[in-house]
Amino acid sequence: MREPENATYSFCGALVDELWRGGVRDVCLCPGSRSAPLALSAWRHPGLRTWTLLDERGMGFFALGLARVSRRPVAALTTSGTAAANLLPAVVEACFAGVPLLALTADRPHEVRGFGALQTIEQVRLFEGHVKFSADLPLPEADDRGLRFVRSLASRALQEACGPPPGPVHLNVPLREPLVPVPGPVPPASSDAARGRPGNAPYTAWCVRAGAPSEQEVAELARWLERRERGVIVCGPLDRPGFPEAVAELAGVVGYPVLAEPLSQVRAGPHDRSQVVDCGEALLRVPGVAETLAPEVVLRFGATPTSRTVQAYLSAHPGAYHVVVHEGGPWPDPDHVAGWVVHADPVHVCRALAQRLEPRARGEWWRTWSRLREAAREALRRFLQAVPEPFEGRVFWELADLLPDPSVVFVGNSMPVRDLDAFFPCTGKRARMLANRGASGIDGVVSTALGVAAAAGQPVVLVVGDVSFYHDLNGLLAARRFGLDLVVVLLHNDGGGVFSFLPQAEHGEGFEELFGTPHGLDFRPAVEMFGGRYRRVSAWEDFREAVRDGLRSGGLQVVEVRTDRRRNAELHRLAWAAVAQAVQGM
Ligand SMILES: Cc1ncc(C[n+]2csc(CCOP(=O)(O)OP(=O)(O)O)c2C)c(N)n1
Ligand SMILES: [Mg+2]
Repeated sequence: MREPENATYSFCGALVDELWRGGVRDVCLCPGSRSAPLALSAWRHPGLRTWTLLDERGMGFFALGLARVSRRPVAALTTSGTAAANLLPAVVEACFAGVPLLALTADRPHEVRGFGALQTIEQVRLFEGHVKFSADLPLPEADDRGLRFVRSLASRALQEACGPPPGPVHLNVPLREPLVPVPGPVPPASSDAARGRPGNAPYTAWCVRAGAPSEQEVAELARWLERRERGVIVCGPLDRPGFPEAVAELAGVVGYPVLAEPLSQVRAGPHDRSQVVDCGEALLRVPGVAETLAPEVVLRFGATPTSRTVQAYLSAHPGAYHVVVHEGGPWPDPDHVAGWVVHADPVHVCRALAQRLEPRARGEWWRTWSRLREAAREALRRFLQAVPEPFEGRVFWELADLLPDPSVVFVGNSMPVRDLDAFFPCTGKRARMLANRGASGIDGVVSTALGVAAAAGQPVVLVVGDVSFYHDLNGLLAARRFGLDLVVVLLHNDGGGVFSFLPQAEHGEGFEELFGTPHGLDFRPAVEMFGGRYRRVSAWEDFREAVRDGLRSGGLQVVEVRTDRRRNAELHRLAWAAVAQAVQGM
């Protein structure tokens, strides 16, 4: 690395070097003057890749997408003022989704804060309540003490960011002119402070707390499961390598069904899927089924299930013993039914239990689940196959066939994430399924998906609603700037389709104006402006061809499926009715 020209560059160089030593490989940033020493230091660092975008809000989500898919901490660097404030939505999502996002905000020096200096806002604790750690740094001091401090602080921040549980952290970095690397005095510093530890080790290495449950905990859990045949394993959003195999092994031993949403990664992959229930949404809606399938014990993994129907099923049985396994942070138990929260690594828990328990012979409980699952699956398949018109639910069913192996699917919030859960069937393909379910915002979806595309190293398909797409149109710039490949399936129902499923729709008053919000936008020129290709399809054959061609061609490929919100809600009702008829007629 080159010699720093002045104390500011010595200090900022040490900071970014230490981020790299601690696992950061990507620094996302937007242009700014105050942040120049950090931007240039990151840009100069041979181990770091910089991603420059022009809009901080989208940049934050792009960084979030990179961090999510790479499972590494990613830095999002802004200049001072509202630029820094624009990181808040991505920080909030990272907080609730457990993503190691490092907000690096450049600030004016302390003495001008609160004295009318330009572009100076309250940046200290700007993300309070949504970060695991924050620090307002002193002005760069590049002597031995200052450099030891900044390296140590970077290690400390990354330790918090990486978890468990992972989450966002904030370093606010005041900087004083000169902000460019003009020659100036550089105080002498010891070699480890100036150049870092030998062998690229972090200045302060840290240990990840062991996530294994204790012997005693495993024994007690095993006792609960041993004596109860009527158990259910519920898998919410979770993206942990090894988990699908581990939970399948456990299910095989205890003989419980695995109610798994796609975001748990348990529905798609080469692991044993024989006990996975991929039609929970349809099945548990059928009147009487939730009672027939009353569990004695519920073993939960991952975040709170996306499906309201699955949530309702869980909360309808508070008398069952609910065990929630998670890695720390807020308890995923909004209905307050958990009897035991086990703070441990889910893979460890599954493996330890599977080893300890005797395999159980399948009895009436499993046979009932299995029978109902087959009936629901078959009814859904028939229904979807017979829908000739564009139906949002069928898009996900079609995708199971269209996805390359391996691939990544990113879904927008609102109906896409729900329809993915309701209609995406089990498949042996490796398809990683991601969404911003931390805070379920419809903002930042395009940017996050492009961040995912930047690091996935495999084809990525985004399925997103039109309002969400509009919300983050700016984010499309990343596709053009970085030459990213992304197939976007745009479910264009001209407004918020989700509201047609809510009581507002029946109430009617002001519905279109306040909730449905038709905008009449044709996105084609916008997509073309960003260098993308835009296709609108209405026949299923054309849809398949457009997606396949989009995957082959690379670049930004948008496939618009135009639907009608009212008809879409009706088709959902018809699908549930078809399943109900099949299940009740058994
Ligand atoms: C940032 C943000 N603003 C508002 C909402 C409330 N909201 C939830 S869904 C939705 C409509 C989304 O429409 P679209 O993306 O087209 O999906 P669709 O409902 O049609 O499936 C809105 C406004 C939200 N979740 N996040
Ligand atoms: Mg919509």
